[in-house]
Amino acid sequence: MYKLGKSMVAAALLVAACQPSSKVKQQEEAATDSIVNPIITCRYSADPSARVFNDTLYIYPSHDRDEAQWWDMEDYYVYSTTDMKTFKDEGLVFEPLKQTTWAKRYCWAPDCVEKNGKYYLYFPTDQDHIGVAVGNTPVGPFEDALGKPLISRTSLGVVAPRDYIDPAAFIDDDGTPYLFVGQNALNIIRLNEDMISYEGEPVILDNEKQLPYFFEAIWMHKYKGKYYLSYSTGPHIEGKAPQIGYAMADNIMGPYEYKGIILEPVSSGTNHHSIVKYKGQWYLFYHTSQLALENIPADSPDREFIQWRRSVCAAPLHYNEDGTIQPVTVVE
Ligand code: FUB
Repeated sequence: MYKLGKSMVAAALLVAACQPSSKVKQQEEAATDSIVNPIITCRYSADPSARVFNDTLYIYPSHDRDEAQWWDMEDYYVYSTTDMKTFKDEGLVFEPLKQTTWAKRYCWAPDCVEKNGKYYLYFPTDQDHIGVAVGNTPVGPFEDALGKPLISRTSLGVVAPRDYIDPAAFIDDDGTPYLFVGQNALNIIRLNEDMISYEGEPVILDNEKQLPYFFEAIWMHKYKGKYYLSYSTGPHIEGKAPQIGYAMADNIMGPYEYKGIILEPVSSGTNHHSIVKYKGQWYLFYHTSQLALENIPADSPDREFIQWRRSVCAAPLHYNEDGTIQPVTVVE
């Protein structure tokens, strides 16, 4: 019988350890096979922030109304899944225009994180304010935590050359919570432990050097100890419609190094995503207007509104050995 030397055994074990086990492989294949896009079809939805709480994946999107003629969203619905195949409509969870005294219009891309058993829903309104609502479960009911915005365009140290929107929350491994916010200028806010107040003034990253082409839809995630900021590039690169680009860093405050494009322009005009690991597989969540293009006849006057009739989609996401992200190709 052929005998392996000690070093060969060690090498063989190392190789085996680096290969995905057949179980992981099967899970990955199952995950890829099971996704049928768009994943939310009961109403139009966009700007998906996906989060995993207690083995269930929740999606916190904007709600594109059937009659919308602009980004004039009013409320938030939540969806959940445990298999990436069936997505449950968890219903209406928060209506800023009715449940706060200060929000007047435009409830755009939200995000939700958990801390000490409470769930914090961060939401932008009026193109000016970021509010925070709190609930005891991932699906609310949520209530305005402060009776005023958490932070606004006019708050001390805020830099807002355009809309003050798209909050994305992140809790680092040591428990420190942050909020990333902004359009054209990224504001990083260090939240206090209570999640409804913050320390000092926002830190502003230098877009040109660290986040080239940054427009909106910021998302922070961590992979193998590195920090990843991904974002919509806006119509900045060679006149192209918005793409999802990203940059990596060793520290949360940077410096970040731009690494390239994850997602090319989609049919909705805007591009907005989130990145999350669920049951061992990484996913990109994004939106397109593909469903609206199928639903609305080509000769209908409503065709001009398809950028406000978006639908949430998902795709598996893969990394290269060096931690860079493989571009995701979507078929629309
Ligand atoms: O959905 C309204 C706005 O469109 C979001 O806040 C942006 O990121 C863009 O997707």
